[in-house]
Amino acid sequence: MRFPEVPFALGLYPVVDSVQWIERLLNVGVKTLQLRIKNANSDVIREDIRQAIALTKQFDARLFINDEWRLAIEYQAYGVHLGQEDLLEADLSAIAQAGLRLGVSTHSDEEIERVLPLNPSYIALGPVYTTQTKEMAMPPQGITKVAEHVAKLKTIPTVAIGGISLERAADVLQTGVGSIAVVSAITQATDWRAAVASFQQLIAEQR
Ligand code: TZP
Ligand code: MG
Repeated sequence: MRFPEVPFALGLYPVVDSVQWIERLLNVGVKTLQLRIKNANSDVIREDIRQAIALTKQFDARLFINDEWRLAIEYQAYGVHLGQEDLLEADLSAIAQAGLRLGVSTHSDEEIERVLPLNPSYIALGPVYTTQTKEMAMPPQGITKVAEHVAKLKTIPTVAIGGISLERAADVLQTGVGSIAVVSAITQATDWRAAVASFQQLIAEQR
């Protein structure tokens, strides 16, 4: 079982819950995105995933579908993002065989050890800070711990997530992480376009 590779630096990685957000962000040049829909009925989920994948292909961007790996395969998404529990029920070889990338969530050394044998396309490390967006079973790991993970994982692409604001982004990028995933820093921003531009600039300066 082998998942296709992704670039080490996936750049700014917004995680959003609607096709509208996908479209807005594609239009301002965002190239890595995740569609994470919670609490919608299955017809809505299917249609949103279908549309989001079609749109993202027009922009030559990378879309990861959270949880819904069957639909991601059916509509040929760029990749799938799965949490620890999702990994137990998903058909990983079907995902690999369909040529989709696999991103996985981890929250500790133990979880990283558990996913490494799967050879995922990237490993998400979180939460870096306290987040208001998702209820987390694990405490924030902090910058020092994230830097330690990144160093250990060497060339494996990494994504930092959880409580990353514009003010904190430079510190997070200092860890050497390949990408920063954000929800509220964009979707709750008073000026989301300005927020995206500032994140993009920080990331460009880091390279
Ligand atoms: N997984 C770990 S933290 C998180 C997810 C989906 C939420 C991140 O949201 P925010 O608003 O960027 O803290
Ligand atoms: Mg999940």
